[in-house]
Amino acid sequence: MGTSMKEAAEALKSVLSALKGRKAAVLGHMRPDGDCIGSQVALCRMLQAEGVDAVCVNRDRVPTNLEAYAEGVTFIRGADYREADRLAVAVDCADASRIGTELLTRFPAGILGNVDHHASNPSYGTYNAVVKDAAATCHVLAACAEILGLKVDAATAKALHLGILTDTGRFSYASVTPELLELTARLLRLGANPSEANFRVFEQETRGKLALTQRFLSSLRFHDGGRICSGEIRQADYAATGTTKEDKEGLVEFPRSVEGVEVAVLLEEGADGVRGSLRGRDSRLRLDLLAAKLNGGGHVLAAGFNMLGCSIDRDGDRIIDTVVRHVREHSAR
Ligand SMILES: [Mn+2]
Repeated sequence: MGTSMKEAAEALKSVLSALKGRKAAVLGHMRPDGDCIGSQVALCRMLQAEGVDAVCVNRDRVPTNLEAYAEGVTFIRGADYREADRLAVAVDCADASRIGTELLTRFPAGILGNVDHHASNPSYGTYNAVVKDAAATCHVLAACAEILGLKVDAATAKALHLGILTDTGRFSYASVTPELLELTARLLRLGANPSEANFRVFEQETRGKLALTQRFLSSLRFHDGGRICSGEIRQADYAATGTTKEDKEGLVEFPRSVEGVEVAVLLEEGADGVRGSLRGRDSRLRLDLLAAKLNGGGHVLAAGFNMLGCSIDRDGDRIIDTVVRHVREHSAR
């Protein structure tokens, strides 16, 4: 049973009460995306409006194209975080480990608040505002803010809109409902700006990203009669194109968009192993369960994994085999 928005609002209210007179650290996940940054900024601003001293803390830095959203909010890198008296509230983290194990050790009292929308979230907070069928963590926060009457000014509305925009594939996924569009309309009235967001987030690509995209596209391979399409990125691709890990954002949508492809796979080889992104269009294929077989997790249609100590040359075929077998098993059901 998932939690309703009303129950999530109650949990968020408890977080606010617990933070009265205390200081908060709003934590996001490693390699933050639009929903992570959007919900961190929005929650931080909501807490500040309630008189709580709040900052955002992340293991990794804010992606360049999202920096404009950090209005009035301080982001601290995990490695630079020295304080000991802030209470942790995690947003958009399917599991506490997504915060980063090193950063997590700075909060020995645990996670006070857990605001999220991932189906696999095990409710690791003292208070859990987790709505499993919500389109984005920003969706949860926007709905809770309305229920609780929290202040949403223009900058907060822009941050909330950012997370909904990016986590719904620009309002194109199955998670988009009339209610979500109505909620988004209210965010626009408060100051969210779709054309500005589209420009900031999607139309500021570097030439390096374009070159990385070319390399990724030429790596695409089809498996199992074309039902699965995989592509890869290696360290050398980043070096040759002057890009970084954050530039791989969105590339998995290319194989996903091909006719006949049911599951798209992006394999990324890093110094410590192979990370993978999985995207699908049929919820019966349960990519969250597939990712779990590969040391990962996530949503039914979008999941990821991280295989430490693996390499694409040595383990790539085995990973794809696992994907093929899983897809066969689940599509037969
Ligand atoms: Mn999200």
